[in-house]
Amino acid sequence: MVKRETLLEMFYLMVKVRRVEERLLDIFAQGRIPGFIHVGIGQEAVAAGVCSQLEPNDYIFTTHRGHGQAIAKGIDLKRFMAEIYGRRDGYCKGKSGSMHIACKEMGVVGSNGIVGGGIPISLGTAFASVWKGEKRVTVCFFGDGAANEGTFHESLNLASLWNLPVIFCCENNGWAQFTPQKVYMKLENISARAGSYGMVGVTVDGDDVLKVYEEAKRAIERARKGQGPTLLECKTHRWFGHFAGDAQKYRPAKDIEEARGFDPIVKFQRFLIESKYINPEYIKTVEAKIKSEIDEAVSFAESSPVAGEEELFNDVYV
Ligand SMILES: Cc1ncc(C[n+]2csc(CCOP(=O)(O)OP(=O)(O)O)c2C)c(N)n1
Ligand SMILES: [Mg+2]
Repeated sequence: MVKRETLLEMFYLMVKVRRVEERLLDIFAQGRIPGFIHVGIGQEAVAAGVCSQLEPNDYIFTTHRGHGQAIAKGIDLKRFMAEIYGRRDGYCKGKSGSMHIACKEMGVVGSNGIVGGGIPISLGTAFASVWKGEKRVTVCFFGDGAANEGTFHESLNLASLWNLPVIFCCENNGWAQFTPQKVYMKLENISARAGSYGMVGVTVDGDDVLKVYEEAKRAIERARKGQGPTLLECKTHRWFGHFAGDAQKYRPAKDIEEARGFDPIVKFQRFLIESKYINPEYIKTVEAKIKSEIDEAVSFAESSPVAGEEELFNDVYV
C-alpha cells in the first residue's frame, strides 16, 4: 500500500512537470528562450513514479527529454528556468540550456544530448557508491532509441557483471525522433534484452504511475541491497513532436490522438478521486500553487542577467 502523502506527492509532481512543459512550449513559441527544447508531455508518470522514491543524494542521469526527471528529483524551479533562459542564475550559469542541465546538490548529474551518452557514465556514479561503501543508487533514464546504441549493451553487461546499484530506466515512447520502434527493432519489449546480460528486466505500463512506482521500488531496493541492476522499461506515449515546433508530418493523426487517450494524469486523478484521497477542490489548490511557482520561476529567469564574457572559460575542461 502506497502512503497517502506519497500518492499526493506523485500527483503534484506529475501536474507540475506537465504545467512547466506547457509553459515552456508557450515561451519557446514566442522566441523568448534560445536553443532547442524537447518536452515529455504525456510521459510524466515515469519521472514521478521513479524519482518520488529517491533520496536527495541518489543520482539520476537524463536525456534531451529530461525536464521532468530533474523536476521530480527536486531541483529548484527558478534556477531550472533561468538555465533554460540561458541566464547567469541558472544551474550551469546559462551555459547548458534545456538539454544539458546538471544540479550537483540534487544528484542530477546531467542530461545528455548524445543518445545513449548517459548510460556508460551512470556506471561511474554507481561504481563510486560501491567503492565508497555508500547506499546511494543511480537511475539512468534513456529512450527506446538509445537501447539500440552500443553504449546500452556494453554498459548493461558491465553493470551486471559488477553488480552495480543502477536502475536502467528505459522510457519507451515508441519513437526515436521520426522513426517508430517497429521500424528499427524486431523486439516489442526492450526489457527482454536484460536476460542476455544476466539482470532482471521488467516492462510496465509507463502511463500508470502506481505500476511504475511499484516496479521502481523493487528495483531500487535490489540496488540498495547490493543485488545488482535492473532494466526497467516503462511504456509510455509522446504527445508532441520530437522537438518543440516539430509538426509531426511523419506521424498519423490517429496515432497522436490515441497517445493523448493514455493521459497518465487523467488516469491517476480518477483513481485518487474514486479512492477519496482528493476532491476537485484539492486539484484546484494544487493547480494554483503550481501556477504561482511557475510564474515566479519565469520572472526570476527573465530578470536574471546573461553571464558575462569572464565566465566563458570557467567550469569547462581544457
Ligand atoms: C549518438 C546520437 N545519434 C543520433 C542523435 C540524433 N537524435 C537525437 S534524439 C534521437 C532519438 C532518440 O530517441 P529515444 O532514445 O527513443 O528518445 P526520445 O527522443 O524518444 O525521448 C536521435 C536519433 C544524437 N543526438 N546522438
Ligand atoms: Mg523514444
